[in-house]
Amino acid sequence: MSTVVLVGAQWGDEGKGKVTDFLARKADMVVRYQGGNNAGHTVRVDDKTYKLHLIPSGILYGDKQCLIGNGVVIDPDVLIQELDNLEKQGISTANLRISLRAHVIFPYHKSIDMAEEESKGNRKIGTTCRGIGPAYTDKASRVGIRMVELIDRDELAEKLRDTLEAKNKLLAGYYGANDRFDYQDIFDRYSSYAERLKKYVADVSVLVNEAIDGGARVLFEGAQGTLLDLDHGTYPYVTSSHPIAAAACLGAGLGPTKIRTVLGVAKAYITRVGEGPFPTELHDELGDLIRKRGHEFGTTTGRPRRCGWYDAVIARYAARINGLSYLAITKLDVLSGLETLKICTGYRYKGEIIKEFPASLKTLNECEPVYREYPGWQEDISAISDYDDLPQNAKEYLKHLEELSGVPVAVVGVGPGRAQTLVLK
Ligand code: 2SA
Ligand code: GDP
Ligand code: MG
Repeated sequence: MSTVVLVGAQWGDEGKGKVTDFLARKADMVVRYQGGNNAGHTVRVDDKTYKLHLIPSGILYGDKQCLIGNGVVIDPDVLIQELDNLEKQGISTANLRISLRAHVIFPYHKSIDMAEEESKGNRKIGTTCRGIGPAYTDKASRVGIRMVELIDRDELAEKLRDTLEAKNKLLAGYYGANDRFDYQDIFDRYSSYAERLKKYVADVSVLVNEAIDGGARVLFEGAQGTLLDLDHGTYPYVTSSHPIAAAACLGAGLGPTKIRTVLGVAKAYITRVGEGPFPTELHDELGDLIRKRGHEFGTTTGRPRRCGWYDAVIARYAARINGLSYLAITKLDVLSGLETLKICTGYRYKGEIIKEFPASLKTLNECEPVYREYPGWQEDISAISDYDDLPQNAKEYLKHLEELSGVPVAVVGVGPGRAQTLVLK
């Protein structure tokens, strides 16, 4: 059985798209299982850069089965744009399948997302305003509309009529919105989306399980990161899905006995986009330098990402929550040229060292990171293709990072390209 779940071990944007693309060459099937088009996965192939939001990064190979599981929320407008873009670039989307059970994002979800953020003022979450939270809220409230209903005109008509009335009341009454959503307009638009998408809709759980039972190599591609998980992240500064390994089972419809390996992806430093606590954040010129060198801007929204030192407390937490088998460390090249590097080994809270990542944001906000320092390296490492050729200080840095994280490092990224990937294990 060869099944790998790939998850973000930090706050997202660890380079999951690139690592998925790299591993997908040896996979038969790639599956997205949570999140929506809040995700932005960048993949560089030769001189072309692809930004994927909903479609699994394996699509670029053309011969991989690519599945979008029930745990994903789908904005059909964005999905169709993504399909069109790929097809325009000569990439076949014939192998894409979308779960019948995946929930659909409607325009009112986006309006509620924006209105909710506005109403929070300086307590806003810093969402991507793509309607993700409100779509998952509707799913949990049992008023969501799934792909299986989208492609059935009668079902769509009935469900949309009920829901839209309630949403217009909510937007006008609670949020004071002036505009109403027109039923016929949305019904017509979504009916045409359904026509375009229905050939892709399938029972994804059946496809995944049949593939695994038949010996196929299946890669599950997580979106966002562990610290953005609804249960295990820095709540409420989290997303509304579960970007952790356990969610692969729930979001694609398979049992935990079918997962073999869990690969956590982490940067050699750490970033966060959106609001919320961030113990090792660099508020100085060094943070700006890393942002500039690492091109740390949101793939979906273009927002600047906050940058900081590698946090081994978070790495150990991610190892526990996800049961990580290995780590893939990306963007090591971005740290080249720095005199001294730091890794956070623990947090000091009220004079004591705490080892476990705290649940309370009040506590987390008062935590002071404890650092160990390491000498940097000056060489450009982006053309290195063998781990042994890395500068000694880079190897030392990785060795300490591995020890402090408690997880073996299997892959190291030294650039955004496919070839800029070192395989250690
Ligand atoms: P949401 O929109 O409800 O999921 O936002 C809730 C929080 O989750 C964060 N979030 C993300 N963090 C990192 N990367 C994400 N994807 C894009 C990217 C983000 C972008 O690849 O760069 O372009 O801005 C992502 N998606 C959601 C979000 O910032 C909130 O903190
Ligand atoms: P994801 O959401 O985890 O897929 O990550 P994003 O695509 O949002 O952001 C990661 C960015 O880093 C992308 O622009 C990638 O092309 C880039 N990237 C990935 N790995 C590396 C690496 O090892 N070095 C460098 N310099 N860039 C990388
Ligand atoms: Mg991203």
